[in-house]
Amino acid sequence: MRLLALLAGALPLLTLISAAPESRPDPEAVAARRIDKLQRQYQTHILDTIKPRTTGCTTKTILRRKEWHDLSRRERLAYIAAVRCLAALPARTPRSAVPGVRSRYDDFVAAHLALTPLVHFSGRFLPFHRQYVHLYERALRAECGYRGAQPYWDWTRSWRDLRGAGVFSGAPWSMGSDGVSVAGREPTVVQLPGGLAIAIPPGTGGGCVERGPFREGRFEVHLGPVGLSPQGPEGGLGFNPRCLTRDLNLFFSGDGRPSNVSRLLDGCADVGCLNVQMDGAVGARGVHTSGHFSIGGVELDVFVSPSDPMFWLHHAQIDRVWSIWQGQDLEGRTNQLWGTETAANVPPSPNVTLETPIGFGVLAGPVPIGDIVSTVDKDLCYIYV
Ligand SMILES: *[C@@H]1O[C@H](CO)[C@@H](O)[C@H](O)[C@H]1NC(C)=O
Ligand SMILES: *[C@@H]1O[C@H](CO)[C@@H](O)[C@H](O)[C@H]1NC(C)=O
Ligand SMILES: [Cu+2]
Repeated sequence: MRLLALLAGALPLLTLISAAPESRPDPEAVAARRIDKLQRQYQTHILDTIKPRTTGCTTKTILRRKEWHDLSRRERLAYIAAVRCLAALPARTPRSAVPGVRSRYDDFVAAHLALTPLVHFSGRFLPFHRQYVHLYERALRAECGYRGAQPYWDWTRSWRDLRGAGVFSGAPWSMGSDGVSVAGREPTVVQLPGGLAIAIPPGTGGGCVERGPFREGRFEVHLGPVGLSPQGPEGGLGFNPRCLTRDLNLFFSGDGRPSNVSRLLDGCADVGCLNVQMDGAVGARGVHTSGHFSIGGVELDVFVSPSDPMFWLHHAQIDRVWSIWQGQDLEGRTNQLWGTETAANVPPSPNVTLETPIGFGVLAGPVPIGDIVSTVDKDLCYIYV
């Protein structure tokens, strides 16, 4: 009886406590809903554009790029198998050009390595990486029998707990775990294109990826380091086989919280703002560098960062943010460009235009930027869902 009375007395208080969070909604949950809404508007505008079409990119042919955690286990395994297939196919890059290449996967790393000073912190950043991810997706499908689309990693779903995220769980159907935890490490000094160096504090791993399909013994990195010291043989172009390392880092993943992403989407009236906020001025924090730094390990080396298969999921998300931003006003925003041809404009170079060519090394012939600003024209045909 007394217990019941006590409970009854406590009841109003309990209701008050449980009501409190509802009256002050979590700003991150509000921001996440806002991003969902903007994504739906972008989808509507894209689908309205292609609905009348009977040729080219149509509602029948469009690829639907999904978030990693929205893939079924079977879809994840199919994607992982295709990545491992690419890493087992022979390279096309001549060893006379890049002595360290051993696989078709390395072709992609070698191309990025060579182009890094032109395609980061510059007007080529967004269009280059859009086409680069497309070429990778195309190779997975054409050369490795993959039937799906390139998945993306939405940082806003895992920024509070990287180790707890399914994508890093270490299961056979994940993208692999954190690196083995190595204690007592100093910050890593990272050389960025554009001439700046920054120090990255250690995260929770530091060693070889411990579990999953890309762990030590199952997957190898061959090129670099280039942007970390000591550099690999032949300035990072030589053969330097080693495990894939990771160092998940909550300090940087906080930059990928929903409110930061919704601020980009709602707060940027022009693509210059979007570029500067996302990619940062050289050395400043933005969701792009922070995504790399929150994975750590080989991701700290901008030049050979595609060596970690997570690179492609991260860059699909960068491309998704640009796509959703463009998709609020396709007519006014699709052709908007910002920036010059060189990283941090060093050495000084002209502003990019729709005619400015972007090269892809051994991967593909150069294309003018104007051919890759839309995700549903020319060679591109995909939507983020
Ligand atoms: C993300 O948001 C946090 C908290 O508001 C802020 O400290 C941080 O600077 C933001 N990061 C970016 C890259 O906007
Ligand atoms: C380059 O673009 C910037 C704005 O992004 C503009 O202020 C500048 O005048 C442009 N330079 C030339 C030579 O057109
Ligand atoms: Cu890059």
